[in-house]
Amino acid sequence: MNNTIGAAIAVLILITIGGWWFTSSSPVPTPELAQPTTESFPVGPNGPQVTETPTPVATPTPPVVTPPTPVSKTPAPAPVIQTPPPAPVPVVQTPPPAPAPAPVTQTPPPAPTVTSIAIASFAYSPATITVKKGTTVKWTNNDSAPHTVTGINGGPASGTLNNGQTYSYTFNSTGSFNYGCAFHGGMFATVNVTE
Ligand SMILES: [Cu+2]
Repeated sequence: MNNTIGAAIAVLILITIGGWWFTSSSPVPTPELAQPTTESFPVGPNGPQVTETPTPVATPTPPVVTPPTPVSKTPAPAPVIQTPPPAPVPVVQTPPPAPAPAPVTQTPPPAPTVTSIAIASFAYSPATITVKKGTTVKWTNNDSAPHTVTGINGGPASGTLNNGQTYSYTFNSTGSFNYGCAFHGGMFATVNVTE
C-alpha cells in the first residue's frame, strides 16, 4: 500500500518536471505576418481598367532622435600651405669688363725727311738749307740744260742730271756741305746738317 502511494508521487513529480521542461524549451509560436492586402478594382466590361495605382499610405515614422554625441573637437590643424621655395634666380654672369687696351704709344718710325731742292734757271733753290742729320735731300733739274750736284769737299756727287732727272743724297754727318755744278762755275749752294 505505501509503495503504491510513493510510486504515484514519483510519477506526479516526473510529469510536473517534464511539463515544465517542455514548455520552456518549445519555441514560442510566432504570430503570422499579416499578408498584404491587394485592393480589387472593379472590372469593366472591356477588362480590367487600371486607372490608378494605389498610393502607399506613408505611415508616419517617429523621428529617431539620437542624442548628440559629445564630440570633443580638437581643432584640426591648419593645413600647412607649403610655399614652394623661391626659384633660384638665374645668375647672369656679366663678363668682366674687358681690360681696356693699353694705350699704344707707337713711336712712329722716323719718317724719312726729304727736302727737295729745285734746279732752275741755273740756280739751286733754295740755295741754303739747314736739315737734321739723316735728312735726305733730293734735287730735281727743271732746266733744259744739264746740271750736277757736286760736293766741294766730299758729299753729294750726282753726275749729270738732264731735264727732269733727280738725285737724292742723305746727309748722315753734321757739318756744312757746299756743292756746285760741274758745268756752270757760278752755281753754288750750301746744306747745313745739324744734330
Ligand atoms: Cu749747271
